[in-house]
Amino acid sequence: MTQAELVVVANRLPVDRVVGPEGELSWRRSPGGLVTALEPVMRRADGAWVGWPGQADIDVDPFEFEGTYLVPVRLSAEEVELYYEGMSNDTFWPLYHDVISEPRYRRVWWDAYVKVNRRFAEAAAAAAAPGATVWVQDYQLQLVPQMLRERRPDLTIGYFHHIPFPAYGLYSQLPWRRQVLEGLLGADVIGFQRVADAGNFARAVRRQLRYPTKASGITVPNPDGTTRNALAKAFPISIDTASYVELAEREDIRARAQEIRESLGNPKKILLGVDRLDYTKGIRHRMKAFGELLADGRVDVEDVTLVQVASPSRERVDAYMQLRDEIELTVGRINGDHDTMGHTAIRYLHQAYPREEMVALFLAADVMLVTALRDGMNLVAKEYVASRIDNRGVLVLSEFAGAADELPSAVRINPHDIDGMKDAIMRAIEMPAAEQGRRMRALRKKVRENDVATWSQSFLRAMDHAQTLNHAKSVN
Ligand code: GDG
Repeated sequence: MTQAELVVVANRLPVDRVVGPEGELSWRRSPGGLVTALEPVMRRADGAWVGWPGQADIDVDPFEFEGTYLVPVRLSAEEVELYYEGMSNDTFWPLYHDVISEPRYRRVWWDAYVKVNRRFAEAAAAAAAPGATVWVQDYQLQLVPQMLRERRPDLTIGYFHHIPFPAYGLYSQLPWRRQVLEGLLGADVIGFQRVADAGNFARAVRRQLRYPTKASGITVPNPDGTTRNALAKAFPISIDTASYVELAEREDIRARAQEIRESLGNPKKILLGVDRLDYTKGIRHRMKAFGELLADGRVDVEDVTLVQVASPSRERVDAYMQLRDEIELTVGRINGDHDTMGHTAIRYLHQAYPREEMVALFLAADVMLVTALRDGMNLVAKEYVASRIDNRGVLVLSEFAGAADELPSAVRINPHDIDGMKDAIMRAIEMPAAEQGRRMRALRKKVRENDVATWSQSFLRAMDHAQTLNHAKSVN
């Protein structure tokens, strides 16, 4: 078995299994942002990636893929249901997004979560070379850092939390609140999207475990009575900015943007929303605001169209099925009330598109609506900005998305305040070109300066630093 100096552990492997026309199996790199972020780092480090191959009940041996050693973790259909759909997506997801939907606390889900986390920890322990660095990703694997440390105290362990960490008053609902904090504190570096998330985590640690915290440092007791320092701090994630610029410069994609405008009947303004169909994204609030603007006569369906891409997501979880019904009812009502033969109010697309089409949509959109009720970061906001090489277009951005901390030049909104959101949308629609340019240039500067490579480098540097400190301690 190959052992690597850098091991990434994530719920999913960075590849999708594809079955060819003759039934032959192969693997294709999945399009996700994390994959893009880590690919160059993994290649350089001869890294390994531990994760689920995305299909239940299949046994796959470890294999090499484009310079990375992939270690598949097997999940049964029942484990997918209990650990992934249940505990991860119906307990942690709603709880960590401020209980927008009611989290369900089920002991059988928790038991499966512990068991599956142990399996990931074991696979990571086997894949890591002596003294290696292991980087665990996200809320599906919160117990892995501690489980890994117990098995392999020689490792340097990092954990990055892609979603929000809630305020203590909400977090404390979790029946397993101590176990999760202890699980996370197995890491040397615990990364969050926002400063506020790191603060919420440190407060939960103080309240629940009574460990002392100072600035970003947390003093964690070791089993032998000594202590060690864990770092809990914000590392805001970003995108591969250059690749969006490259797509936005392509002639065929620019032509496609023009074609999209034409196919919508050349409205004066196009508003755009791009989200996984998820209750955290504020899609209903956005539609309510737009529907009222039409009903109030502040916008005319001949002049303004909202394009909403809602990519299919977690379709087996009840809350998502219900949300889909509600959204589709709302779209039907608004369109029924306002559409004309030649113009539609909302062009709703429950589909996933290639990245090229996404960028064409970004280029076609005069106003990008990011109205999340809660969001760790929201990469779509950054992708829109990166694509606007013409320095035009307006980003309307919820203050409840992590991206709001870095993008103050967006038009900021509170999506719960429907009147405020309506005014903000009008302001965006009517914004003079000069102001658009001023704001967009400031936004673009941010995503150029902090791209995903900067993000992964600064996290890896923090882990390097932790390793040096630990080493100095064990030598003394
Ligand atoms: C989680 C956190 C955090 C969407 N539909 C299509 C498509 N997408 C792409 C977007 C973007 C990504 O998926 C979604 O990322 P977001 O950040 O917007 O949201 P989550 O999926 O909820 O991600 C979030 C993120 O992790 C990273 O840490 O920012 O807060 O919730 O890249 O463009 N891409 C394509 N077709 C689609 O139909 N190609």
